[in-house]
Amino acid sequence: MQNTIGQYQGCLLGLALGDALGAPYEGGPFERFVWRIIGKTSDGLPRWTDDTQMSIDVAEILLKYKAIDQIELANKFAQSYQWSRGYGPGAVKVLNAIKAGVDWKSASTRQFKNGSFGNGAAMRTPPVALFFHKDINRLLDETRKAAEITHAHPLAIDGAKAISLAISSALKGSFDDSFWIDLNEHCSAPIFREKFGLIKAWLHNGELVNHQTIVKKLGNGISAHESVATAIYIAMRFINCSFEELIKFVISLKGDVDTIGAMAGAIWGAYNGVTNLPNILIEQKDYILQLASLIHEQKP
Ligand code: F2R
Ligand code: MG
Ligand code: MG
Repeated sequence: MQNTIGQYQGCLLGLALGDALGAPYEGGPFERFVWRIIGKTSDGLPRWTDDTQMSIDVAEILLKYKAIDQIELANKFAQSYQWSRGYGPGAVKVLNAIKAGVDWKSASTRQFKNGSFGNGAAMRTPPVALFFHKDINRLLDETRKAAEITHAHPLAIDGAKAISLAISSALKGSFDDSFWIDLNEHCSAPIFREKFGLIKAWLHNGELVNHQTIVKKLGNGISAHESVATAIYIAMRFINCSFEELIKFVISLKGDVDTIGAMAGAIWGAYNGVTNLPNILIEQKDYILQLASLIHEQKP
C-alpha cells in the first residue's frame, strides 16, 4: 500500500478522530466540564476542536491555490474561528487581530515577542504533508509557511516540520534511517534532538516505556516541544496495534489529549489507511474524507 487514497483519508480522519475522541479528556476539570456541555453536534455526534478546524482550513487553501497562500490562509483561519472549538489563548488573540485588519506578520508576534511555541502549528500540518510529501524541500517550506502565520517561534515551526516528516514516512510505509536523519537535520532545536534521540532508542530497543517516563521525558503539554515527540513516539509504538489501543493510551497520558491524539492519529492513519480506523461517526466525517480524496487527486 503506497500513497493510496485510503492512506490520505486515513490521515485526515485519523486526525479528526484523535481530536474528537481526545477532546473530552483535554486539560483540567474546567475544560472537561465545558466540553461535556458543548462536545456534541445537534445530531449527537462527537465534535472536533481547533485541531481539525485549522486542518480543514489548510486543506481548503491548498486545494484552491495549490500552495500555502499566507494572506488567504490567515484570513481563512480568522473567519473560521469559533470560541467553542477551544483554540489556544494566544491563537485567539492573533486571529482576532487578523479579523480586525492587522496583517498576519504583525499579529503573530503581538502576544509573544518571538511568536508562539504552542503546538497549534504542528496539529494542523497533516494536509500540507499529504500535498507535498513527494518533495522534501517543498514540504518543509510549505509547512513553515502554514505554521508561521500564528506560530512564528522556531520551536513551533520545528514541531510542525517533524509532524510533516512523520506523515511523509508513514505514507511510504516505512520509518527508516532517512526519517531520523531528516528529523535531526530539519528540526534541530536541542530539545527536539534530545527527545527524538530518546524515542529512537526506545523504539529500536523495543522498550515499552511507562506513562510516567513518557510524560516526564517527552511531555504531554500544550507547547510543541512538550507534545510533538510524544505524538510521534505513540504513533510509532502503536503502528501495528489498533487505533483504539492508540487512543486509549493517549487518553491515559492526560494533558493535551486532543492534540496528541490528532497528531498521532494522523500519522497512524497515513500508515494504516482509512479501512483500519474504527467506524465511528463524528462531525462532518464525509466532508473530511472528501477533502482527503481531493488532495490525493490534485496534489502536484
Ligand atoms: N486551548 C486548548 N485547550 C484548553 C487549555 C488546555 C489546558 N489549559 C492545558 O494547558 O492543557 N487547546 C488548543 O490549544 C492548543 C494549541 O494552542 P496554540 O494554537 O498553539 O495556542 P497558543 O496560545 O499560541 O500557545 C499555547 C500556549 O503555549 C504557551 N506559549 C506559547 N508560546 C509561548 C511563548 N513564546 N512564551 C511563553 N508561553 C508561550 C502559552 O501558554 C500559550 O497560551 C491545542 O492543545 C489545541 O487543542
Ligand atoms: Mg483542540
Ligand atoms: Mg489540544
